[in-house]
Amino acid sequence: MESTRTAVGIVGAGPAGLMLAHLLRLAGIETIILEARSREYCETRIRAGLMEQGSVDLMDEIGAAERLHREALVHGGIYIRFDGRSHHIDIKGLTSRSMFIYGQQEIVKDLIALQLAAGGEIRFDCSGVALEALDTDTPAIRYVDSAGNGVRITCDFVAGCDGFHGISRPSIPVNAIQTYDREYPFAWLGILSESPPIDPELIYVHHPDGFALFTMRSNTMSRLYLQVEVDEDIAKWSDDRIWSEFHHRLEGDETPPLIEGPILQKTILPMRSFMTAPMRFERLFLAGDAAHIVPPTGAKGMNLALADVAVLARAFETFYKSGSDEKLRGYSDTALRRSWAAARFSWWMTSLTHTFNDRLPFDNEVQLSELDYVTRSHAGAEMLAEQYVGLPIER
Ligand code: RFL
Ligand code: PHB
Repeated sequence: MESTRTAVGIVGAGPAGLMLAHLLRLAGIETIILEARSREYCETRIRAGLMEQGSVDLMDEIGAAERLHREALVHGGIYIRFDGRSHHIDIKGLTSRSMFIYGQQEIVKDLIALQLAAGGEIRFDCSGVALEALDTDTPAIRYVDSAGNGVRITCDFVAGCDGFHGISRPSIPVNAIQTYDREYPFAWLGILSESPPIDPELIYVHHPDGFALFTMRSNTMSRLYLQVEVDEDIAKWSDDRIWSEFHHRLEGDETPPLIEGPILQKTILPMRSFMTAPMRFERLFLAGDAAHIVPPTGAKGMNLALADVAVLARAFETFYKSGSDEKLRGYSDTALRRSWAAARFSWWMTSLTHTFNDRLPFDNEVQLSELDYVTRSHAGAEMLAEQYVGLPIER
């Protein structure tokens, strides 16, 4: 078995693991990233699209935002549509901040390229990744490399950035953490369509037959989501049925002309909220989806993953520069406070905009009244805007 060592062993080359490696590299702290998948798989996985200003600021901080500033679409607002009418929320006007449309896979591509160019280590195609001795001063990560050789990396710390289905969180003894889980009684059907967006800004649609969301990846590529049954069979959704459902949920005044295009990708996405507390066990620190999942309605998941590692990187930096572990001890509380705020917002946006079959007629009227309040009252719109654009990252 090959043996090596590093300061911080990072499991997972998603947005969280890659951003952490960059921030630590700039602070002079050595890392090795272990990734279960191939580089190509990581770079083509279609997921998030909306970045908060704070996430873009982090890309700037590490010098990875050159292409982003050239290609991202800058958004100053969103539409919320209900009762057949669209209502604009002027997020830039209310918060002086913007959102950016730039695909998660593009961020991952930029982060991988820069990390490798800077001499950082990312080991792709690792199998059997396992964590050891987390409650000692020399925790270790074991894995089998792409050539079939066993490797053991001894570290000072391990960062679990391996997403919801990774091995980091399950490596923590069950009685050392608490988890909070909430499933929603619906799923999203998401498509990527080769057609120009129907509006420059996102449209969140509340409709009695289910929520719909119009978003985009570029000026030629649209991304659309439909609320569907929780156990929906994708085979039952022909392209024609999908487009006809979008037409139906958008109908009414101010309907932007829907532009149909070839559907390049079609997937069913489950909706859940999941939180882990604390986000640390001894020398293992969890960040991003490894610690928490939010429903995508608030566009928070990837932004939260980047915010977690900004806090974590500062804590490691303080430890290595001054020997103080105060920020490392505070990491979980600081990250959880922001994560719960995002969990709450994502749950609220989901409740505000989706259709719930088991609700009473009274509840449906209250929901419409809340939509009316949020889109009509300055205070209501400001409350939504402040959270949608992203709360500050306290490091
Ligand atoms: P990731 O991206 O899942 O990366 C984890 C990495 O770890 C690897 N891995 C392992 N590596 C080694 N050993 C193991 N045992 C491993 N197990 C797993 C994986 O291969 C992977 O490379 O987690 P990270 O970095 O925490 O990033 C989180 C985000 O990916 C996620 O929160 C977002 O995609 C959520 N999300 C959105 N977030 C936003 O901020 N804005 C959005 O607009 C937005 N839209 C979305 C979304 C998620 C969606 N889906 C598919 C759930 C839209 C959708 C449809
Ligand atoms: C996306 O562009 O994929 C996206 C945008 C906003 C959301 C969810 C997904 O709330």
